[in-house]
Amino acid sequence: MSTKEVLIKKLKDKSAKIAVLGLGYVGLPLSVVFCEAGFHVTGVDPDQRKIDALAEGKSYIPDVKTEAVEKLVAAGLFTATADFSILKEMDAVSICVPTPLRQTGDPDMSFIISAMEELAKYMHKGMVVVLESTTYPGTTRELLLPTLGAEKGLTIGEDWFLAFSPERVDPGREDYTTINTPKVMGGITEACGEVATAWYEGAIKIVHQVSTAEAAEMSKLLENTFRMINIGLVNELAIMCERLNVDVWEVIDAAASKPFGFMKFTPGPGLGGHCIPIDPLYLSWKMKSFNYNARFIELASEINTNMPRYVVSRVMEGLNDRGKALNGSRALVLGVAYKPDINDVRESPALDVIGLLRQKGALVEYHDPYIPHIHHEYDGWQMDSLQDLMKSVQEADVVIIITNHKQYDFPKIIENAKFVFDSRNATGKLGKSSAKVERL
Ligand code: SAJ
Repeated sequence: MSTKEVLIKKLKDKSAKIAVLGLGYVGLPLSVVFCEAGFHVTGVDPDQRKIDALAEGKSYIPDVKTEAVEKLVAAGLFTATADFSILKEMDAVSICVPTPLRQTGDPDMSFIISAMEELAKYMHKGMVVVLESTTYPGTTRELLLPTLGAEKGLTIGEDWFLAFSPERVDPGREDYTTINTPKVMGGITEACGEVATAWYEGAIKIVHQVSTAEAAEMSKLLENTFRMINIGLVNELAIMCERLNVDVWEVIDAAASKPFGFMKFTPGPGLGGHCIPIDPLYLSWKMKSFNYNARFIELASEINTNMPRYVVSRVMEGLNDRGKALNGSRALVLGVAYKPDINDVRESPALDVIGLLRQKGALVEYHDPYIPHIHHEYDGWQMDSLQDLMKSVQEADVVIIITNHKQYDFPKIIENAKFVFDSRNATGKLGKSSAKVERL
């Protein structure tokens, strides 16, 4: 039997030893899914605190129940370590490390590079490696292929196998999780795709195989660029509707009454999160090396990035209409998480809105039931969430709704506030009819 056939057999009978590099919101759920499919999994992460928690059978990822980790650790199916040398015993390795952007807007590949350089030390015949981290098209072939196979003189597609499979984890979502979200898989060679698909099909319900790693890398960027550009479109529509004195929320709801050929997106104070504002910039960055300017992405990103400034300009106008200057006014920001009912503040537009309000001399406070403390990475300021919401609502010159957490009682907030700027249409019809409320 060829190396490929031997490896496929081990993957199909679950005797293959699996490693997952990076035990965050992607890697830990993936580890559990592989374990529950019957594989023995070794989780590898340089963060000893994660390893210690997992060794005690504790989960630190909300989507992964501690009971699940406890059971798998007790059954000896899952072990975690910070020692990368364990990789020499592995047959299959998934790389699930972060791919953030630098402040310059360039991709930060440092996590992939350090994971890859560690793995390269332990590569051996009969291994399959799958990269899951969102990245620019070409990363798998241009970065991982030369680094992982070269040292040992291994031949790709014969001695070892390499593929890309974009993560599709949406933290907090319960209807679609790692096991039932279709997984795209693209190999460096046909044999690579075959081996990697055989592996993942043993654990994930649907694997959608494509012909190359680049097609898989590009499909992920299309998914999230699609969202970013459509959000940019409705954000610009909000600006146009305000000039036309038309209710953008009514317009979008009307368009959404069309049962085909339309997909509803809603305007907001900007784009937050670790995916949507970032992934498309990997594509536009890569295209620069082909002297191609990805205009749609650049324009949508410019519109989305400008939304915090637009929100603050609308607040200034609203205060002015009420005879007040923003400078010296008390501004209460409601909700700073990047989307409702979660505790993630990464890239949240709330941080930009607060920064701009402070620059213009407003006395800013915030309330968010999920986020007790915030700090601005570059400007250095930090704040604690208020405790007594209604008292602050009554004292504020303006209440600015940035994130519409379900638990907010918006009618009561309107009743107690002097002026509300609602960037999410959280106040709905009541807000539309109230002289106290202005909406995006
Ligand atoms: N946003 C808008 N208007 C919209 C939708 C979103 O302003 O119509 C804003 C949100 O407030 C947030 C940002 O965009 O600040 C991103 O929101 P999101 O709903 O896209 O949520 P994310 O960032 O958690 O995106 C993830 C993505 N999942 C993966 O990359 C695996 C995305 O592909 C999912 O479609 C999305 O979750 C989802 O559907 O919840």
